[in-house]
Amino acid sequence: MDGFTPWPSDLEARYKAEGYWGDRLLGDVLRGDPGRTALVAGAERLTYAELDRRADRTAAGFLRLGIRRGDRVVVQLPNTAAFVVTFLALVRIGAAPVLALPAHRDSEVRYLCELAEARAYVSAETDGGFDYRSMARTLPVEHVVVDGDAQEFTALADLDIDTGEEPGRPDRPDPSDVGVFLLSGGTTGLPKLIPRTHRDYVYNLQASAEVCGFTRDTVYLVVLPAAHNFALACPGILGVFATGGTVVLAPSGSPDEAFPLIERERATVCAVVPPIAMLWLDAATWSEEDLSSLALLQVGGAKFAAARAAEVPAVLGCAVQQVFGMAEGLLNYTRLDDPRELVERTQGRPLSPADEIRVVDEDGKSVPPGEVGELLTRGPYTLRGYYRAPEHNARSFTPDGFYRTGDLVRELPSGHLVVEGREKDQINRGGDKISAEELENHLLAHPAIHDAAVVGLPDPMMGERTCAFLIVREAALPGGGPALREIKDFLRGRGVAAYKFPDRVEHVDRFPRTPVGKISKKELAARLAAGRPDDQ
Ligand code: J2J
Repeated sequence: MDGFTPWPSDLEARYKAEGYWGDRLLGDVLRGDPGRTALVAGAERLTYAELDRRADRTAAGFLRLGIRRGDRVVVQLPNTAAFVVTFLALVRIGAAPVLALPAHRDSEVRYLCELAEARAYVSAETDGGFDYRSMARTLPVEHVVVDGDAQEFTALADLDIDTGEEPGRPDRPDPSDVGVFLLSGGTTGLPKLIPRTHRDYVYNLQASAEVCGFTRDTVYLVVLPAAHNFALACPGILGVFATGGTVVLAPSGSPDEAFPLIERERATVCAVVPPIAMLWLDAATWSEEDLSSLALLQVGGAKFAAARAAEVPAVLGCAVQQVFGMAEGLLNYTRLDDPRELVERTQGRPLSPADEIRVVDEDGKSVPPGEVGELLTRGPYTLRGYYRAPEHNARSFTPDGFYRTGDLVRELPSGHLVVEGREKDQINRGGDKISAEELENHLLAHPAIHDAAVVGLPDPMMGERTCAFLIVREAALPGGGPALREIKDFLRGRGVAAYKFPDRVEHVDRFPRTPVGKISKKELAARLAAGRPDDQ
């Protein structure tokens, strides 16, 4: 596939010889007994046999539409059976789903369709009050497939029918093919696509399922978006399918929705971001639901404070596991038998013996053991390049193929990593990643805004919130410059996902600069922390 950076042949040979990469494809992950429940979603309950059949029929439906091996299809579905069926159907015919988040709007989805040259777009009809069909009308794709009332588009249900005719044998994908595209959290003006091959992603989910102790008795509650790497494959939905357990989809992590499902389905595992974990810790003290089935709470996406991690066993009655992962690949897990100290105070250690880790200073030299530096990594499930992004790749990877994570870590003698901060220009808002540059570019399009700088504002619940420092054009000054509400309306009008909206706007006359003349975001953050945002 053009725009995809393969692993060099010596590493490919090694990963194969050492058994990390096999021949299994993402479409073959359903390994449960045919009669057992694979998926519970709303009122739907599907056995492994039923899910397998629906995925196959829908795969035939996509083939009838003309979707083929190597095609890209942007998929934007909430946590519904349709997501799972569509994902399996596409990977079975070797068409790669490009996984947009349900929160994405026109600016993000259009860009994904263009970048991936997607042949089709699959969405819900409406969700959370938003009509995806109206957005779909102007997307640059040949086919729009809608789960629900499709209006002028193709209904997903119409793909899932037995026409009695052979759709033609699909071109079987190769394990080295790109199986799925994940979205990067982003540090640049435009989001990046992460190509994950069948074999690297299958290894990712199987090795994760092993480390997390998943079995056929695992009942995994999905509260994060299914399209996110954590919920999809770490071990996630696919890791459960590969070990024969049951996946239960919840619409969100709100205790009102999640707790009754835990009780009813006797859920044993759930993956959450820190704000949800903290919400659960509070809600568990007054909720009446029986959460006793819960054995493991995986927490990741942003740093989980040691003190809160320590509360989980007593309050929620289950073990806690910290997960420091990234859609680009590398996953760190605290192990189920790690001493309490490590589970509470670290973000885990690499999943694979073949993960290579370097912690380096600004010159790219390894720091002394135990000191803070930027984490670089390569391995059998870490990308070697973003899709169609040669310039960005030249900066994001070392010449010997290590991915620069932009995360600042400390490595303990045990190999566990402690996340100490971040070097990349990104806001981590409760696990949602916001590229400062992307948001700044949107803000600069506002007629009254002369310059913009976006920084994270520490927040006890979300970890960080987003603050936009704005320099207003002189002509706009009599009106005082756009307030937060106007900025949000403006961004909504541009089709920007709501999680990227600033939580706060500060008008300033000029930005503090570093000695080399760059905007000093450190200084801006320090002024915010000191309560003097417009200090000169
Ligand atoms: C601090 N920062 C963390 C943690 C991720 C599992 C879990 C998370 C993700 C994910 C994922 C962190 N403490 N425990 O894909 O499979 C920050 C880092 C990292 C970035 C990646 C998974 N866990 N982070 O969050 O691609 O900055 O993946 O580089 O969304 O989140 O973001 P993302």
